[in-house]
Formats: sequence, structure tokens, C-alpha cells
Amino acid sequence: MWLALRKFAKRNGLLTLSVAAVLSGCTLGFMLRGTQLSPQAKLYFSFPGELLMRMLKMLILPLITSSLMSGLSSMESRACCRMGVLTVTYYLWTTFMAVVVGIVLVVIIKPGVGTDMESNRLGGGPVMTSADALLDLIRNMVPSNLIEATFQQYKTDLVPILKVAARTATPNFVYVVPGDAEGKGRTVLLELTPPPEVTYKTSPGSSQQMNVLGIVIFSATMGLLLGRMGERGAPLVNVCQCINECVMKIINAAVWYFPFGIVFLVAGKILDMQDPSTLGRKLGWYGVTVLAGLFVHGLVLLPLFYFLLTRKNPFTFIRGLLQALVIALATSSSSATLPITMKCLLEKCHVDRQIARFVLPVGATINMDGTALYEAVAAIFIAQVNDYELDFGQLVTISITATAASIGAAGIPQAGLVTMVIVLTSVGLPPDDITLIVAIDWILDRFRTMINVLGDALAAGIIAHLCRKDFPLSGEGKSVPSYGT
Ligand code: DAS
Repeated sequence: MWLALRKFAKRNGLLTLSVAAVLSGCTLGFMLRGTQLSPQAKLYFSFPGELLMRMLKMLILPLITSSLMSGLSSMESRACCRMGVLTVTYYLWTTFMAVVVGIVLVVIIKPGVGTDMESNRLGGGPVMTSADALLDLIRNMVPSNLIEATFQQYKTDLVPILKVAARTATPNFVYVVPGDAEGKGRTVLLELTPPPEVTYKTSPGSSQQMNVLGIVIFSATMGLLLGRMGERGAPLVNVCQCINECVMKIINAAVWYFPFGIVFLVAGKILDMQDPSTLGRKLGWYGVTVLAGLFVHGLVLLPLFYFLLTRKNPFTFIRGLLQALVIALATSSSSATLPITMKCLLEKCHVDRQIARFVLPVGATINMDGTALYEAVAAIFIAQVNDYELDFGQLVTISITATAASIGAAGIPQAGLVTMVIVLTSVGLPPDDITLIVAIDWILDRFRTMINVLGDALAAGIIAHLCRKDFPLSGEGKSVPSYGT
């Protein structure tokens, strides 16, 4: 056993270090939970983890734009169109499948039935209309500033604010949900005034994700246009290919810092988490329902789909992704994990470079199977807590809005809570009831982020296999022919 472990560690040094880092972070976090760290000590303690997140965030914009522009510009247009249609169709199908899995499980397990969770509930009355939220998603599709858009997405973090809200339950507090700092109709300022009525200021925003989607659309369009410009576009395509190679080299250098950052990132989250024993049995069953759904979808249905479409062993492919899945677990951000997912796909899973450069950035932006499943389960759980009987039509509405909401969810920590507001209002549930589930959300977010990343990567493997005839020159994982060949 020891020899086998040593052999695995030798072959997968970084992965072994990362797993050890997650376990060390958990141990350190639980050890320090009893101590009252001063705010200053907490600031220093969280610093290495913050550095890790900043390193990953720094790479997202150059990686997405250079990957899409260099990848698409060197593709033959018919092959590119076929790949694009296959990719989006596959993503929509697997996301909808995830939602159906979640709905079936939550209707069978009924975690919210017979629940008295009044103590967790903070607000009262509807805070928005789904039209607000849907318009907000569409409005945010066009980023006001391409560069600024991506960096804004991390300016605010939902988690600490909502956690304070969930824990203090004081009738009078204000919390801000992620959005751009200017708050131009995109940031939610919910002020609970006694008696706890929620006065709603502006429509909520998952502006981060829609901005990134805007960047993906911009980069993909530019890539296609450059492809049509022929030799005239060569200089810019070569610049994009150089940027892409530089980003991959930076990733190779930065990854050896990750285990150190992961220890403090995980420990810091555990330090802040609410005492699990106060979560209550029903919230526990809700968590079990979400985790069971993620397991069925991520480790049964998606691998089965991969096997049926490629006739290859899915778990061999998943083994190559373990490093990315560990980073997703530690960071709970599929966008921040994107650079590592790209590295695993190219170096371990040997996916065609041109396919990976398109399928992955698009998937990290619009394909979130774990989030869609979670939003459907959470909405039905909240309906059960409210003794609110959902009919079949409302279940269909939830499945559609959860799919749409997951497309709008940002690839940042706990962004799924923001877009879930659309799902709740679409069936007449009070959106501020999301505070019923905030206490357990920080752990569920990590696992749904892993499934989001897994879904994107398996999709790249499947699309690469289905389109292999269109990319004979590049083959699996080989270098892309230089521009214009
Ligand atoms: N944490 C998000 C992600 O990075 C998922 C979510 O919030 O649901 O994919």
C-alpha cells in the first residue's frame, strides 16, 4: 500500500500535494476554530489563500480571449460550425438532465416537508420580479468595458455578507449581492427594516458571468473574423497564440504555489463556517439531497454519456482531471479553476488543443450542471418548507428557469445563490428565503463547482472525439498547425 502511494505521489506530485493541502487546511481550520483569532491575525491567515485566488483570476481574461481567438481563427469554418452546434447542444442537454435528476431526488426525499425553519427565515414578501432578473441577465450580456468587466467580477463577494445575515438574523441589516462596484442596476442592496420587510432597491445581477459571457462572444466573433481575414489577420492570431502559450507557461510556474495557498484558503473557510450542529436535521437532509444528485449526475450519468459517445473508459479521463477537481473544491470557483482545467485537458487527457480552446472557455461560462441541479433542488426544498404544493407545470418552470439561471451564474464562490432568485420568483416563492439555505451553502458550493468543472471537461473529451475527423492535422493533444497551414 505504502509503495503504491509512493509510486502515485512520484507520478502525480502536484496532485498529491494539493490533496494533502486540502486535508491539512481542514485539520488546521478545525484546530483553530476554538481559538478567537483577532481580526488582524485572520487578515494575515487568509493572505496566502487570497494570493492563490488572485493568481488564478489574473489568468482568466487572457486565457479566454487568446484561446478562443487563436483556436477559432485556425479552424475551417464548416468544422467550426459543426463543433459549435455540437458543443452548445451537448451543454444544454446535460444541464437539463442535471436539473431533472435534482427534481426527481428532491421530490422523492422531500427534505423540506414538515420543517419548521422559521428561525432561519429573515425576510418576508417578494423582493423582485423574475422579469427584473431576466432583463438584468440579458442587459449584462454586453459588458460596458471588456477589460474592466472581468476584473469587476471579483470585486464583491456574496459569502461573508449573507452569512452574517443568516447568522445574526437581526431585523435591520443591509447586505450587498455581487455586482459591479458602481451598482448601476446590477447590485442588490437589500435593506431589511423592522418588521422584517425587504425593501428592494435594484435588480440583482449576475453581471459578472454575463460580462464574461460577453467576453466569450466577443472573442469567438473576433476569432471567426480573423479566420476569414486570411493572411491579413495572421499577426493578431500569432499574438493570440503567443499570449496563450505565455499563459500556459505562467500556469506551469504558478501551480507549485497552489498547495500552500490551498491550505490557508480551506482553513480560512472552515474558521468562518457556522457550527454544523446548529444546521438542523432538515437542512442536513437538504444537503444530502444535493450531494446525492451531484454524485448521480457527475459520477454516473456524465461518465455513462462519455462512454456511450466515445467507447472509452471515462474514469481514465477523470483521473487526468483530478488536479482541476481539487482546485475547484478548494476555490469553489470554476472560472478561477479554468487555467488548471485547460492544463489537465491538454497535458493529461490529451484533448485536441483546438477543441479544448473553444469548448472549455464556453463551458466555464455557460455550462454549470452542478449549479442547475442545486438551484432546482433548493427551490423545491424552499417550497416544501413553505408547505407550498408545486404542480407539474411549476416543476417544468423550475427546470427551465434553473437551466437558464445556471447559464447566468458566475463562476465565482456561491454565485448560484444570486441567480436562484429567478427560479424562486418564477414559481411565486419569496426570494429572500434563500437565507434558509445559506448556512450550508459554502460546502455544497464546492461540490457543485467540481461537477461544473467535470461537466465542461468531459464535454471537451466528447466533442474532441466526435469532431476528430474535422481536425486530422492537430490530432489529440498534438500542437496546432501554425497559422494559415
Ligand atoms: N461557485 C460557482 C462556480 O464557480 C457555482 C455556484 O455558485 O453555483 O461554478
